[in-house]
Amino acid sequence: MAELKTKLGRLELQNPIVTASGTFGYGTEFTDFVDLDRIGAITLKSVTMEAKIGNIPPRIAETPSGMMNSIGLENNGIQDLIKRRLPALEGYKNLKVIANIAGHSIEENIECARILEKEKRVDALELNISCPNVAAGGLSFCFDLPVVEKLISKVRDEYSGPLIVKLSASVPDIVKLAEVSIKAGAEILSLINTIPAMEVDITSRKLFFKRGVAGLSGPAIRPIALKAIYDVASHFKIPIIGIGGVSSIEDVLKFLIIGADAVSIGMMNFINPKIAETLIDELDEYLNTNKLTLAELTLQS
Ligand code: RRO
Repeated sequence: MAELKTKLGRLELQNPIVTASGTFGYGTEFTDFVDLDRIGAITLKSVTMEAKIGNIPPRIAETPSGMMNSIGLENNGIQDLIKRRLPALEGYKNLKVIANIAGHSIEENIECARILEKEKRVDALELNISCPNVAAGGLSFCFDLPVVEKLISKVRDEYSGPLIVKLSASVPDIVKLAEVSIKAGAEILSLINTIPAMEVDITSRKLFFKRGVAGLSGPAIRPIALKAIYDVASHFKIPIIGIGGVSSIEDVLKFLIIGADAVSIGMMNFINPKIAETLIDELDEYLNTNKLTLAELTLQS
């Protein structure tokens, strides 16, 4: 067995494979397929203070190289997460649980962070400032650096555990966004979220999604994610969770080599619900066969 233990600052994972928010439910939906206790960490679906019904359908479209979503933050609210979802994950001692918050305002995020601070089953908090599918908050935060600074530092004040901030690549300068996030108190960065994109319905000659814009994910965005990780990793010594179109062990290796410390699996969970566990085995096998350590997976000049 290769050594797969991964330290993301204070957040220690048994291996670097993570599941991305919104693509793996609350973990328990996947127990018929995967031994949750083998995964490095799962990131729960974004939560808000109150329940949200989400966007008007259609919410999903396929593309030749991925999928688009316009879920619009559907969730049952933070109290349901605490009463129903977190207790269901109690038995999994090796699995780290990352809660993802996506309040529409600074105040809502502060309130979510204050509540989750008390939850022992939450090992880290991911602050989602990059959802492309909501009118308030979400991606619009990323375009306003003073707001990013204030939002992160306020959440930082409320939450004492490892704080992850999830960034978008659809900004003018991701290095600047990362710099502001780190200065404000982000300990780990996760990048990237889905890319704002559009689809057209030929029959009605209308935009396919009611909001027009939807988030593109899957293999189409993998090279965009690689560049974002490269840009941030080459400027800052901060742990990075790389996300974006990972679908094979080769992709996992590319993300680790270019600068990610852990790799999050998103869209591929819908195609192959066993993928996270398979990638852990394949990473172990690759390192053994090639007599390499995780630390040796670095970009050569
Ligand atoms: O719920 C969503 O529509 C959503 C979110 Br919160 C997000 O962060 N990224 C995404 O593609 N969809």
